[in-house]
Order: sequence, then structure tokens, then C-alpha cells
Amino acid sequence: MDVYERITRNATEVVTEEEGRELAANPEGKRAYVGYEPSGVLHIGHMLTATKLMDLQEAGFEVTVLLADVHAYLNDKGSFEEIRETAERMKAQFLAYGLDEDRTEFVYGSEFQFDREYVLDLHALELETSISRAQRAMAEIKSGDTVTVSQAVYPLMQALDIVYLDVDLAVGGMEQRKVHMLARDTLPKIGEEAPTCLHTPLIADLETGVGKMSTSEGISISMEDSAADIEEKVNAAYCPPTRDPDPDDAGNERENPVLQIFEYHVFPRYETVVVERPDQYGGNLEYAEYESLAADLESGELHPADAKSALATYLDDLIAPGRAKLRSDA
Ligand code: IYR
Repeated sequence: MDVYERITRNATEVVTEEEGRELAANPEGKRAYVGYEPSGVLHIGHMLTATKLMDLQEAGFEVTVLLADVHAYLNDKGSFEEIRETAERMKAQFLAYGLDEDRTEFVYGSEFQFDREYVLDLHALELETSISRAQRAMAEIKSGDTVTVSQAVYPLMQALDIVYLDVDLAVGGMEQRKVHMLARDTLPKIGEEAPTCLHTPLIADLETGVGKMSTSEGISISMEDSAADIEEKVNAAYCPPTRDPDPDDAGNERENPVLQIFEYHVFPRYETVVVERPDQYGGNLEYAEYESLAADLESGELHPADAKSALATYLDDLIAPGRAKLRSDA
């Protein structure tokens, strides 16, 4: 797989493609980052961008994981002390999940976001940004219904992080897109470069295939789940025997979250995926790539129940090291 392909596989977009190709031409020593509001336990959303960070590390990038403690505070996720405590626990889980320890730097936002220079640059960005633009950028990130001033400051700080962490590539889920676009438009106004951004897709709600999976509503998978929890959740997942959203479902497109998890979480981490089946049902199936598994589900060769049972096994294998870490730290 060539470098550009590895960097961009399973990504929804790179802004811009040209900038992405430039990075891919010379990846060694380049730096990518993702920021996370610390929440203590890794869930499947964190794992999706973490898998992308592993692709980047394999391509030669250095990685910074920002433990965005101040951002979490601004987004009403608890007292500053509580947030700091949960952040410590997350570090170990990221490494257990498979990030390369020698190529990953963990940084707390509060290590640099209170510096005089940072705060002055933040005020400069505030002068360049309308309240409505900041508010729009937060539509898919903010918690709670009330719009607060802290939520307008949040995306500007996220933009500035890219400058202060000196990164070449900002990575995030599609829900971060508007913040990154704000950063691209606004940073040049204070004399900084527009950052290159890479966005990963959102996974649909496990049970319905509608909207996006989130931890606040619906079912999510996290490092706290036991093998039995995972099995139960995956068994209850929406998995029609087709890969594309149902065309009769106009206006209410339903994705197949089981296939999405195979594509974005499992195939990037395993050379081959084996679906175990008793001989009387045709014996084991083996896939070297996502496309062939999806095609078999569509043709009926692979039954959704068998796909789910394999998915639960692989997910359990992926989270087992992090789960062990969580339990031993408890
Ligand atoms: N907005 C992210 C958290 C975050 C990401 C980056 I990249 C930052 O520089 C700061 C915060 C979230 O929704 O979790």
C-alpha cells in the first residue's frame, strides 16, 4: 500500500487532497495529532481515530495525543480536577489499544493553553471570529442545550492548538470538520498557516443504523465492556443483509453499523478475518479484505448472525488489553 493510500484509507476526506499528497511524499518525521476531551474510558469513537493514528505511525508520522482537559472543562464535562484524573487513565488505554509508545507524545492542553502568548493569540482569534461562526462550529460537539460563551471560545482554542503543538496534520472525526474549517479560515488572519486536516467517518448507531453512534445516547462499545457485553450489543445490532443504505428508506438512510465496524476497526488491524461456521453451514470463511466480506453479506453467502458473531470476537480481541489495563488500575 503506498503512503498516501495508507494515510487516507477509510478517511472521509483530506482537506486538501493536494496538501495530503505533499505530506505523503515526505512523511518521515511529520507530526499528526488528535485531541480528545478526557472521559476516563476509551469508547469506539476514540478507537476509530486511534486506528487512523496507527496508520499514520506506520507511514512514518510522529503522533501527538492531546488530552484536552481545558476543552472538556469548557464543554461542561466536570470539575477541572475530575477531568485531570480521568485523563491519566486514558493514556494507558491508548497505548494498550496499539499506539506505538515510541512515536506517541501525550500532552495536556493545560500545559500550554494558559501561557500568556497563547491567551493573547486566542484573543486575536476572538477578534476575527463572529459568534455565529463559532457557534456553528460547535453544533456537533457541544454538550447541553444552552449556548455558553465557553463554547464559543472552545473552537478557537482548538484552532490555536494546531499552531502551538506544531503539527502538520490535524485528525478528527467528521464532527470536528467545522472547527477545522474555522481554523483554516481564521488562522491566516493572525499570520499562521491554514492546517491540513483529515476526517474519519462517523459510525451509525449500533442498534438502528441511523444517525451517529454516540456515548450520550444509544449503545456504544467501550473498554469497560466484558466479552459477554460486547456479544450482547453486537447481537442486537442492526445488520441488514446489504451494505448500502436501503433505497426505499429515503430521507432516513440507515447504514449497516456491523459492516462499518468491520471496515473501520477490524480490517485495518488484522491481515485476515475468519468467520467461523460449523461444517454443516459451509465451514469457515476467510477474508483478506473488507470488500469481499461485504459482498458475501450482500449475496447471502454470509449470514448476518455469523458476521455478528465474528465481529464480537474481533472487537473483544481488540479491547482486551485496554480492559485488562483498566481493571488492574482500578
Ligand atoms: N473537539 C474534540 C476535542 C479537541 C480536539 C482537538 I484536535 C483539540 O485541539 C482540542 C480539543 C472533541 O470533540 O472531543
